[in-house]
Amino acid sequence: MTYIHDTIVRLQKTSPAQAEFYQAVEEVLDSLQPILETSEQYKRHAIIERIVEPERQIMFRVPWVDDQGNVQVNKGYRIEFNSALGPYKGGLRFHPSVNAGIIKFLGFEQIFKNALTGLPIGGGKGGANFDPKGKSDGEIMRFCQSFINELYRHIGPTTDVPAGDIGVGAREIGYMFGQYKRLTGNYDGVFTGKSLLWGGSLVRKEATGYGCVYFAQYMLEAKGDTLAGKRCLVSGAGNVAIYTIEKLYQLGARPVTCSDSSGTVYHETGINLETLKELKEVRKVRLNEYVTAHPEAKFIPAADYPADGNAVWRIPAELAFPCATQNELSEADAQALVANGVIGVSEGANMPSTQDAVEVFLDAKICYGPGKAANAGGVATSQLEMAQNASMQRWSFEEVDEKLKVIMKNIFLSASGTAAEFGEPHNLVLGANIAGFRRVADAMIEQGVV
Ligand code: NDP
Ligand code: 2IT
Repeated sequence: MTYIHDTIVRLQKTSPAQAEFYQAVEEVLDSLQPILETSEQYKRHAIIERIVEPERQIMFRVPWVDDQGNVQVNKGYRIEFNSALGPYKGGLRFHPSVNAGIIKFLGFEQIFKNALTGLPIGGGKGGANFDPKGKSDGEIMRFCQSFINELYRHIGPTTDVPAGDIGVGAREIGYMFGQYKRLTGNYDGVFTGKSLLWGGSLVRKEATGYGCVYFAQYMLEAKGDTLAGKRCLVSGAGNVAIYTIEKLYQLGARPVTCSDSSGTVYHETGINLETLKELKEVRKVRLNEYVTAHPEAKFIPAADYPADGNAVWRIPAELAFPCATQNELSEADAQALVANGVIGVSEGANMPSTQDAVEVFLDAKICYGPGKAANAGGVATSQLEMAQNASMQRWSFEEVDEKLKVIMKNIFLSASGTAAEFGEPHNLVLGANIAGFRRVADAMIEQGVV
């Protein structure tokens, strides 16, 4: 399709060296072919040209002093991508791999994900190339304060509302909120994922993982199947992976793996959730320590992974939940999963499957829930946190969880209904991209050329 090619060539010139961003754009544009070819108005209003260009990108220096008294400098980002549907909303990622292209791909995905939730939130993302691993609490605090010394002027409860992502959890949100409050004097809902002590919402911590499992449940239900008794592979060992595993147990499934950048744990009788939480939420140590507590489990070091992929996806199972990071599941991994009889994949992470891997899943016609649909429970519950903050209310765990379930169900129905409308009922990539896009594009048209 020439417009896809033309758009990517243009982006390569105007935004050079942003491979993950081109990948995300290409996937969305590919799905949009059926509507772009028939709709004159999207062309006339230059929706594609506008939607791939962020409304604003902020890049800034983040200087801080480490425990040895040395000055360190990181690079901070906030990309305010699209505000057609509401204030910019999306997480902050602190990881050494962060660069403008990674934040841009995440921000781009966020636009359509947030639109799919049906809630009034625009798309944004931010972060820094800061590595939280091995840093003391004091170093984390000083970094967060310096980060906010610049970012505070760009965010606000009705303009841009950050949350967590990789490397950013309740502790970091706490330090950032504290500094924001000190600089502005405002005690307002400018972040989500806050502590329950001071404005956080019940279920936000669990929401991405729980939502990703609810999404798998709805995909299976539509085929007359359930999660009960299913062997599941989960990658990652952070916020999303932990609460994916928790919900899988609650719904009668058996998660047998988890992983971090050091390697994969394979525990045939099922991952011990208590041990995992102790290692990752409390002690914040590497996953190889898991086998000390459970010698019957196997640890596969990352150095022993196959050259063309990730060991976690080579273990036979019926369901797979990629919950670590982008492009963690290769074409060869997807082929191995399908050959081993996988019936469903629900993505907790953002863009974890490469484009070729996605093709393998679609060709095999298994249940495949792309990240922007399957992991939208996190940001949706963030919006529920914003709603509680704005109305000075506090909802119970059950109330928020029920709303989360309804939102995930509606996302599934919207993606699958749209996929069916375009004659490819199993293709939730097509369904999710078109359903999300239409909401944003129609709002942009109604708001004029801005
Ligand atoms: P965490 O920081 O809590 O955990 C990330 C996990 O993924 C860790 O186990 C980490 O291992 C692993 N990981 C991260 N980067 C790499 C890498 N380059 N190679 C191998 N392993 C890696 O983050 P979250 O659980 O919050 O996020 C996981 C994914 O879910 C991300 O893609 C994020 O964008 C997405 N997501 C998160 C949401 C949220 O609400 N938190 C909402 C929607 C999506 P290690 O510690 O060794 O680096
Ligand atoms: O990728 C994501 O959707 C998130 N990291 C959560 C964003 C949010 O604002 O809760």
